[in-house]
Amino acid sequence: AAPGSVEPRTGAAFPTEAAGRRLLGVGLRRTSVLGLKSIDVYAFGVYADGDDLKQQLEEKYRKFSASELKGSAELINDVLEQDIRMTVKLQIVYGRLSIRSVRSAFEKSVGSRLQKFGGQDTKELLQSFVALFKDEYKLPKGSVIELSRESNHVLKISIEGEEVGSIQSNLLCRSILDLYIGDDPFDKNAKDNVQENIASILKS
Ligand code: DAO
Ligand code: DAO
Ligand code: DAO
Repeated sequence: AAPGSVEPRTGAAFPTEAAGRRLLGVGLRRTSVLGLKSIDVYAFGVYADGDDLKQQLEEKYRKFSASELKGSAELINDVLEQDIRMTVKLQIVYGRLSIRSVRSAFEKSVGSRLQKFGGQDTKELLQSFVALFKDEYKLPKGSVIELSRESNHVLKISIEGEEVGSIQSNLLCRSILDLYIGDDPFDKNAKDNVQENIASILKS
């Protein structure tokens, strides 16, 4: 595999390009059970469309140096907010993942962001979204889930290459991407790599 495309702790490999989007960073989503044992749940790769990045952000950040861009919280904020096509590709590494745990993890992680960006009245919306995660879905080790932001802030979710749902919501797109590149990301190192690569795309 090309350099930078393997998540080192799990060995999960990510292609450097997917559907025309470029790989910007890879990372690991872990969780702890009862505050004790730590579980590796999935490895992920963050992708973005390089042309969209340039089109939406190059002008605004023209005067910034690469190192200023690497440290800019405003840059990340713009990436989260603008109409930039992105994909987070998940590869499940935990072998006993139930849909019940996915629902409850989603409620916590995405729910906290919906509240952060959208306020209190997002609870019902979260419930209706989580209800779409049907018990028939199976997520054995090695399963691939794609969370994509398409043009116009449409969130599209695919499992094993099959689209299972899509919804137009800037808030939901932003809340999901925030888990990976926002203020309190699952994997800080992955976020830093994503930001560095965005900086070099904008400077290229
Ligand atoms: O089985 O008790 C357990 C631990 C399960 C941890 C579940 C974390 C789920 C993370 C979300 C995965 C989304 C694909
Ligand atoms: O890791 O906490 C997290 C959030 C991951 C978002 C996962 C969305 C999964 C949607 C598909 C579930 C199908 C059962
Ligand atoms: O962006 O205006 C907004 C609110 C959207 C919140 C997203 C929650 C998802 C709701 C999905 C319902 C599907 C039936």
